[in-house]
Amino acid sequence: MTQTTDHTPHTARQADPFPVKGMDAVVFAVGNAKQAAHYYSTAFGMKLVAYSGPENGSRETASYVLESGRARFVFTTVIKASTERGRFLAQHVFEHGDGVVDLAIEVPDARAAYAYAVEHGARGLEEPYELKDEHGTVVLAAIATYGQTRHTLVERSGYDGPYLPGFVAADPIVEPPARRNFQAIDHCVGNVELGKMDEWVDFYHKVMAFTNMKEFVGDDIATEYSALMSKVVADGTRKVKFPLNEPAIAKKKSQIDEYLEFYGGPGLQHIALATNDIVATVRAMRAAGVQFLDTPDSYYDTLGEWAGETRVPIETLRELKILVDRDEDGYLLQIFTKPVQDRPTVFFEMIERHGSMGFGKGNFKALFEAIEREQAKRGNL
Ligand code: TYF
Ligand code: FE
Repeated sequence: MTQTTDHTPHTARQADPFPVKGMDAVVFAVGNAKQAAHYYSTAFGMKLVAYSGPENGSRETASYVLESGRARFVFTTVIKASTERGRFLAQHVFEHGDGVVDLAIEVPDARAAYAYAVEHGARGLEEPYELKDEHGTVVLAAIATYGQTRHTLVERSGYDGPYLPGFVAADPIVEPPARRNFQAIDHCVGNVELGKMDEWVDFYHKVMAFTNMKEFVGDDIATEYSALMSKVVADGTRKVKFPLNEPAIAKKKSQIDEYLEFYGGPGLQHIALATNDIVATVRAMRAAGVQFLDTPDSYYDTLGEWAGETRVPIETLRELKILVDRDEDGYLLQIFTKPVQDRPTVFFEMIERHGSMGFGKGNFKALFEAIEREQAKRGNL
């Protein structure tokens, strides 16, 4: 008899106890949302679609909703902190700098999702509530995750407004580019404290019935060069993917320790954005002033030996500093921005997948060395 092990996520075999539709939005609390909206329009090529502020009855906060395909970012700032919500957002910027307050997830049933999460150990932040306007009704609820980050659970059930009740449609800040730089959020990575990664992995197992993806950075790689450990959890359909990092005690000061020190605790580290033409995307973003991590020429000198054929010639990859990784399912092309604010905290990844479901394991060495060169420039290595 042959023994087989079934590695398919349980949800492929039975009803998913925590069904999700995908990422709804990433919500940032920032010092100046008007300027952030401008940067993400001109540098990232996103399109402003909705706004909420004093002009439409929001006296305390201003929020700008930007989209690129299915990817949605919301930039919120405090105009005048008078309520608990306003003070929380102001305090968040004071403690963490510009950063992510909410990784909002779209679910088919927010009441059921909230009940399941809280029953399985989540800390509830907002009991399910309804928001209504002429476009329909949305049901929202929120639970806490690492640091001061939350997951709002968003049930849209046919809502056809520009974002949520309370927001009005807005015109783009600049003419959006003819070609989108990215179409969707691929994954959102959290940094947690030393020794806490497995607790947060368990949290997602229990609270959202997420399962592990095979890519991880264990002790061996951590002590050799990465200075971090990492595991990836995802929902049954792999639409929502959350890698979780913790610092490792290695020869050098971990990039995760640098983040935790300057962010003032755990939080969102990077968002990977899916593109179908990373070459055009990186050219456009570089031309608009986005800074990407450098990759040494030696990386491209040996690339041909192991990466095999990709749709992009090696000389173009070398010119733009794009990384390649290959596994049994296919390959991916990826590149990382430098931090996008003065603190060495949040950054972005652009990723073009061709079959591979991984996260660029083959690039970890080159990538972490590039991050460490930046850390050294800041005097934090
Ligand atoms: O999401 C990932 O796992 C990859 C690699 O600090 C990575 O993008 C992992 C940790 C890190 C930077 C990049
Ligand atoms: Fe990533």
